[in-house]
Amino acid sequence: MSQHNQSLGEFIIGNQDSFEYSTGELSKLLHAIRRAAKVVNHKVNKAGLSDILGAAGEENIQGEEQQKLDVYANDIFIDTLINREILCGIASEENDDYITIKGQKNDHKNKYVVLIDPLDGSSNIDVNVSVGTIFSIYRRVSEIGTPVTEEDFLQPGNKQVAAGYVVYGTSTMLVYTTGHGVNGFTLNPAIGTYYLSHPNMKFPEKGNIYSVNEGNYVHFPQGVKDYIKYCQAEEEDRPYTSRYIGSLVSDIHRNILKGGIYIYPQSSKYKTGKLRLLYECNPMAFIAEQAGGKASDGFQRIMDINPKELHQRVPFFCGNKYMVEKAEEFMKNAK
Ligand code: P6P
Repeated sequence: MSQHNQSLGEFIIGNQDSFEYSTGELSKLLHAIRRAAKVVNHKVNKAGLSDILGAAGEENIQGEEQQKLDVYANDIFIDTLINREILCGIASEENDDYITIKGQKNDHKNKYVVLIDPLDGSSNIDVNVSVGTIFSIYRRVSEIGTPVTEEDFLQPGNKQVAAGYVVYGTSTMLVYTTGHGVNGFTLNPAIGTYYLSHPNMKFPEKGNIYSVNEGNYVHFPQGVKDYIKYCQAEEEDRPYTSRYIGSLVSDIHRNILKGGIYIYPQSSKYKTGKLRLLYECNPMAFIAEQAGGKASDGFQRIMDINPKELHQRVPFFCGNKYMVEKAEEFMKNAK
């Protein structure tokens, strides 16, 4: 069978030995995620038809109005992950605190934690623009046999054992890494199977896309303003093209395939940035680095930041290595 026709299940089994921990454990985790993604995908594609559009009437910890699909996706991923006897805890953008999972024998013997943004870009749901799921997986650091602790979740991104995203777009793709490159799988909805469609994803050598919400320009730090003007200048390989969907997963997925940089900087509205370190920036940074790119907060590597709290926000610069480094140069010079 050619590599490109490999199903996700076959790929995971074929690459288990590259996962340094127990062979079956990663498979169980990724099986749970891909199953949940299929269920969410079905709902996302039907959102316009059933009474699932619009706000669920509640707010999440971010103070964002929860869309019904947000709540639905959160429930599906949490229920699916809990039932796989592999996790001792889950943290989600939609939940104020982390969830402790005792395990079937109530012995807290499970070894992994997952942090998830179940439906990122949800403000796009009602206008039929692509949304995504982002997940980050760690080995617990607390003693096996004891309840999961906050320190199990507050690990730097460089300790992730796997990370990935699902993009619910013109097709549904699951993209993940275990530290041995990035591979993309496209769902064939007719049979409910994901097939390897984008093996060994890498940023192209050159990138000419910059993705930032320029509506916030006046609130940006000077270094970001200077970098945006650099992108727009008619010099060398510029001006770049501006592309911003307002859905992190879609913007970064496109930039990996086409070459580009995504920036969500600090601003007067978001003093430390808008994106969350643990379940948005770290997993996307792991993917970006494994695809030959770079991810920083404008000054330091995202995956080296020591988290202080579950829903911590950070400025986020992510894309082709040389593009991120150019933006960092402007940030440094503007200090
Ligand atoms: P803004 C979605 O809410 C999100 O977290 C990312 O998916 C997206 O890139 C960003 O926020 C959009 O934020 O302020 O530009 O609408």
